[in-house]
Amino acid sequence: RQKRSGPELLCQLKEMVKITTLMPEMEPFNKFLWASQLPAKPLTSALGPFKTCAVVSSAGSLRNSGLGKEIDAHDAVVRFNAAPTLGFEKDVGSKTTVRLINSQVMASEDHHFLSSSLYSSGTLVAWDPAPFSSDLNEWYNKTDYPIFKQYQQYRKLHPQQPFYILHPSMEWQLWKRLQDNMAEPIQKNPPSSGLLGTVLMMSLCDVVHVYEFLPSRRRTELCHYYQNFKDIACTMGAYHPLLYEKNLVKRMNKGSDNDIYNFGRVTLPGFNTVNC
Ligand code: NCC
Repeated sequence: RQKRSGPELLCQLKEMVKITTLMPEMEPFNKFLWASQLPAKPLTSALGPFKTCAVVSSAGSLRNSGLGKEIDAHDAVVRFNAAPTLGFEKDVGSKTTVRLINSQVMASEDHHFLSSSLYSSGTLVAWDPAPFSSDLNEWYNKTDYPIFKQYQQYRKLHPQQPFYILHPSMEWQLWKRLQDNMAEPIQKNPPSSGLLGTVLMMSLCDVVHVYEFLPSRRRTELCHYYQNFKDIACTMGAYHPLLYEKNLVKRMNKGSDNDIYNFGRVTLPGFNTVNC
């Protein structure tokens, strides 16, 4: 079969990956008192639209990039998990519009999710590796980490901060696009937060710049810009189908290879600007 072109891939994503967030009236949540803590409106109607958006991967190659000013010049900036800005402003900027977190960050002791100020700016969006069915009942009884327990606690402590939970259909719709566009079978694990955040921003923004998802000349074994831990699997993937994710993003990139090499910068069009 012929490889799909960039524009074809963009149209597939636009049409087949829907950004849905949990809302109080959805089953089985409508049975629980705490469902009133879920936002009444979907994320896509409460946030944006934005002209320009930056997606800041947590890659070690952001260290000494000097990209901070460029990143902050975007109308909205998305960051991931425990990635800090404090002390790293020169390289990653300081604006945080959205922080996308996985359920492991919410639940594991060492991240102090409920008390750390790291999570208190911008809009929080959480996700959990759900069963492939994406059935809400099945997921509710079998989350990877206790996302709902932590959500309720956090909302009690920070009732004013917007906090959404992604519907698990998004992760598997996106996974299917990956598998459908690769010649070999890929592991049945959801895409990384990086790709989820990229597609999320493509539905909120006219133009999306993704930083150091495709590594620049600063490419390094360093896992994160904010830690000295080295593991090439952070860049190449182990649990997440990260190499396939990067292949797909490379095919959709509208920017130049030089932009990748020098700035680790990929340019993707927002879904509202692509005609299918
Ligand atoms: O490492 P993580 O991701 O938080 O990174 C966020 C996103 O940046 C991109 N990335 C990161 C490092 C790197 N060298 N290259 C990259 O391209 C990826 O797109 C990545 O998604 C996650 O996706 O949620 C992940 O979370 C961590 C971990 O749970 C959190 O950092 C909290 O500690 C996972 N690590 C482990 O489970 C050990 C990681 O697999 C995926």
